[in-house]
Amino acid sequence: MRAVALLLLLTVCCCQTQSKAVLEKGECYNPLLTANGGTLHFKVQGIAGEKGDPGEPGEVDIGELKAEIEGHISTLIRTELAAQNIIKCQNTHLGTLSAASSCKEIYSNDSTCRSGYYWLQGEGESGAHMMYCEMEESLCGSGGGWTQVASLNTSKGNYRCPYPLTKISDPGNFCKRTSATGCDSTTFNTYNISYSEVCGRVQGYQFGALDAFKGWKVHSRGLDEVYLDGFSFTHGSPRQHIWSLAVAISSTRNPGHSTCPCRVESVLHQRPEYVGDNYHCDSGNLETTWENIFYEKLLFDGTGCPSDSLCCDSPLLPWFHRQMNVTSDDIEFRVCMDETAESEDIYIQLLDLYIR
Ligand SMILES: [Ca+2]
Ligand SMILES: [Ca+2]
Repeated sequence: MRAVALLLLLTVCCCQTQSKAVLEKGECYNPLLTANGGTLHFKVQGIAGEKGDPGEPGEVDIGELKAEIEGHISTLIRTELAAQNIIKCQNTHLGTLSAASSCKEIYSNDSTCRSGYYWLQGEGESGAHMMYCEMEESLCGSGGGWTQVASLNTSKGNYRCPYPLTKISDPGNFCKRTSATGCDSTTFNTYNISYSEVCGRVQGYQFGALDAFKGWKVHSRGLDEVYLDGFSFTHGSPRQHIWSLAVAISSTRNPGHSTCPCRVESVLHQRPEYVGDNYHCDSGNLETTWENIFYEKLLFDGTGCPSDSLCCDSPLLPWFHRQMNVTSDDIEFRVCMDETAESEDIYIQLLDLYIR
């Protein structure tokens, strides 16, 4: 008994020097020794820990958490439904054998079909093409069913400029004209899809002193020539005008041959008859004077017009919407300027073109 007590005392002693008594499995305990009726009893007790701070009573706002979880679930369900919807709609028009004639046909048959890529084959076209259908209500007026024929956004990573436009990275990522003077022409294929509406936009930035419809006003140029500084959409041969986007020397300069025809006092006589009302005109330059500099105002954004100007009045800006006779012609897009890039240029950032 004495030996056991001594051994325990020794263990306690040794363990205490380490603040712990090692008894088994590498664990440390404080042994308590008690005597009861001549029998020795051990009681092993763990080291009491530091009493922790109970802390402030917690608050759980499960409302916020619930809303977040419900949001995630709702997004998942919507994504799944959209995926199922597009697969259902796409399966109706699979490959050459059952391709639709246009996005409009798909939308007319089932207006719940979502935006996405569908197999389309216009009349007389030898094969089907995967084309993007915009089915949302918001594009150029009521209803969906728009077939995309061109799309460019130079602010989104990799992009290719429609030939023959040139890709530039200074003063930013843009597409610009390649020709020294005149028009760069590119043709967007409609793949024989028939249409009677065109919805599109071109946006970018002005460099230097552009002259809106001066090519027509001063030089009497026709639709095939450099009748404007800006963009021209046409179809067919001979060319038929769809829409013009003219860029002027200044939005506040007094009306003259390089300004927009949508200034009220000059609205009746300053744009070509083959253009009519089917144009937008804007300037990136808000001053009355001009310089050969890059103007930072985005063109055709519907801002910056003086009070006597109608140029910002179209509610569709930057979009244009043209209704016309049914055709399936490809659409020609021209970027025209009659002076060199040292004195006039446009840096294109956005281009979208849809038919219906
Ligand atoms: Ca000029
Ligand atoms: Ca010019």
